[in-house]
Amino acid sequence: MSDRFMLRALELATLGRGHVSPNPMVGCVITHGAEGGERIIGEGWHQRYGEAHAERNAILSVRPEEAHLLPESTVYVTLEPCSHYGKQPPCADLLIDRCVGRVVCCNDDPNPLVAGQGFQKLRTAGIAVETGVLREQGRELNARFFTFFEQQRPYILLKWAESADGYIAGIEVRTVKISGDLSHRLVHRWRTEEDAIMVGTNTARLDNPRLNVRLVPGRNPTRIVIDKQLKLAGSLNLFDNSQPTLGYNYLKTETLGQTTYIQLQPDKPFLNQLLDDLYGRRIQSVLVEGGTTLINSLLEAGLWDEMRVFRSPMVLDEGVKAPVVRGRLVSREQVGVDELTVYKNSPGN
Ligand code: AOF
Ligand code: ZN
Repeated sequence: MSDRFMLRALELATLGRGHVSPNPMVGCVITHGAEGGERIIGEGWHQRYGEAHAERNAILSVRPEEAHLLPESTVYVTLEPCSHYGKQPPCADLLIDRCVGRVVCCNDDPNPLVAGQGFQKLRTAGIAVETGVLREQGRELNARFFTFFEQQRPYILLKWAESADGYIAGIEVRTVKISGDLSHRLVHRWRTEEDAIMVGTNTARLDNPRLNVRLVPGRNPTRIVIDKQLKLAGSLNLFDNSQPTLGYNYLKTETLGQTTYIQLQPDKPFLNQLLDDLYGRRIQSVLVEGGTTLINSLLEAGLWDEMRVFRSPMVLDEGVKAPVVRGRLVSREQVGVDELTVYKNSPGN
């Protein structure tokens, strides 16, 4: 079987990036005709959280004069059609109702509300199902969604900028801007793509970041700060009430305006408790923007999935040493004056 239509479905799915979380990105292509002579009669993707799923949009796109072709159609959908009533009715029911011929998928839905029951419904209705087509691409596309359900924690991205000689910050002038304007803009786009951004205590205090999206259009993530002893000043930008902030600490649980303080237990690992709490809040991904203490603790605990490192041409001579990169190199590209390298955490790293 040619992968052409599934590749198209995967491409359509990406159009939902930044708009569908905590739902997965899903694309769907409906074809008619025998293998070799297949022709696309419908296409759709999940466009926005809470709105129609990919399969429904694809069915709706079929021209009325071609609707009679559905019993001889193949539905290529990147994820198992859902079987439950959520914000949307079950896609499996819709496909059964429209009598589609065959369903081909990349992945089973790890959401326990679905988890095989979508396929079960289709098979019971006599619809042939094939899964595992372009499985790796499907998992890669929704790495956040799969990590969330399989590991019961958010997908963790570590991001930093380092000087040509490997420093993440200066000593005298700490907040020296290491990466260039284009990199800065790219980071703002990344912020729109993740559910949350996290920083450690020193970064919150010394850099006073706003951690919102300003340079590109898109949604603001939830802000997360670690402040174990509640030493951070309320006047910091993170506590400006412009968007939600979660403050993890050992002292209190309380909500003040847009800031929610969450108390963790001192006798258990802090980061594990924090990630468990984020899981409970259905936060599927966290972009960690520093500093080195937090990044190194996550690295040591093996609690990371992806690392994005900007290396600027600037030489600092002295400063705070950047974390040591590790993992599997997946890409290297030039972003303005900086070089961006991306690593992923493969088993064993
Ligand atoms: C599909 N097709 O395009 C998507 C699916 O609250 P709801 O109704 O939007 O359901 C969300 C869940 O449905 C989500 O967690 C995931 O399991 C599945 N997403 N399923 O058949 C789609 N986006
Ligand atoms: Zn669905």
